[in-house]
Amino acid sequence: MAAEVLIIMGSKSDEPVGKKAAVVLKELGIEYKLTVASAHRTPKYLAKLVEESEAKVFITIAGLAAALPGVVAAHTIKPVIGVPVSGKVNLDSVLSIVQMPPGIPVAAVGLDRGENASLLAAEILAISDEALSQRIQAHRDAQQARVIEDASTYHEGI
Ligand code: RP5
Repeated sequence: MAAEVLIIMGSKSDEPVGKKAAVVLKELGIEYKLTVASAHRTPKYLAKLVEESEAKVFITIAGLAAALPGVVAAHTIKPVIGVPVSGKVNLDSVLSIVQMPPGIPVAAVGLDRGENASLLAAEILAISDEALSQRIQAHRDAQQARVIEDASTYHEGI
């Protein structure tokens, strides 16, 4: 089966965030591929990768002047989710991803939030996949149960 989600990291140094995204896709039973391609260092290679991909959603992970999500979005009309990677400044990558010009949207998640990128990709795919929708609900239910369990360990007055 072709990968439904293509995760592209701007550099191998983004791998810790890429792995967070991959773990969630795996948990939800979504086929994915994880790779590296840079908007600045490999522009032609990146364009070919995106144009030839059969993925339905792209997750793009980049730091610094994070052009990757925007450039991927310029080469496809499929949904593109951008994950800003933290560094010395932090707002650089956030603003690079959030401040796309009109006409070319990128959905931004929080700094280093690879998991949320995958959950959002899953929610997009679940629009036409009832079984996946149920797996996402189960993921939410488990999360809720963990917080309620945490709450039960606290007592009034602490
Ligand atoms: C960005 O520059 C990458 O996404 C990475 O977050 C950052 C630094 O890249 P390296 O110099 O570590 O390869 O393009």
